[in-house]
Amino acid sequence: MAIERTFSMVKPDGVDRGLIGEVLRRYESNGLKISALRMTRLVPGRTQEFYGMHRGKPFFDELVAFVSSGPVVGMVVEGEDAIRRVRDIMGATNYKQAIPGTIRAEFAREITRNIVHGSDSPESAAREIEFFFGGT
Ligand SMILES: Nc1nc2c(ncn2[C@@H]2O[C@H](COP(=O)(O)OP(=O)(O)O)[C@@H](O)[C@H]2O)c(=O)[nH]1
Ligand SMILES: [Mg+2]
Repeated sequence: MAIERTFSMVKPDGVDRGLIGEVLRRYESNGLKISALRMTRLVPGRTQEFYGMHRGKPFFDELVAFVSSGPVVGMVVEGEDAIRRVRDIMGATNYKQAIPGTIRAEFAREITRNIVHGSDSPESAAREIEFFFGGT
């Protein structure tokens, strides 16, 4: 299995609820490496660009308003099969369907406010890392 880099982000609900360290610990304790880390706030236009693949979906406006509502912590996570492993640690998009013990199963209470983001493919990982860390 190849060493991969993926992008993950603690969303504003995760920051607000004091779960930054919890998310980092879960990645690190699974043997993944955090190789970049940055807290920032995304203005709505930047959030729309980040979630561009979801434009036009019924939840898009709510998602953009939520992710723009406060600081986020973006990170690059590295390791073998990192893209899939980060998503396994996060749990399913709908927290009600997430496997017990995953971040979303334990902490999410609504579909939109589900604590973390993780890239879903090598292409989105590359795009999202550049979006968040390009030029820094
Ligand atoms: N309210 C609502 N929010 C959704 C729904 N699907 C996705 N979202 C939100 O939009 C984000 C991006 O969706 P998606 O890429 O499909 O899920 P992810 O890759 O697991 O984060 C999710 O993490 C949720 O915050 C939905 O059906 N309803
Ligand atoms: Mg996604």
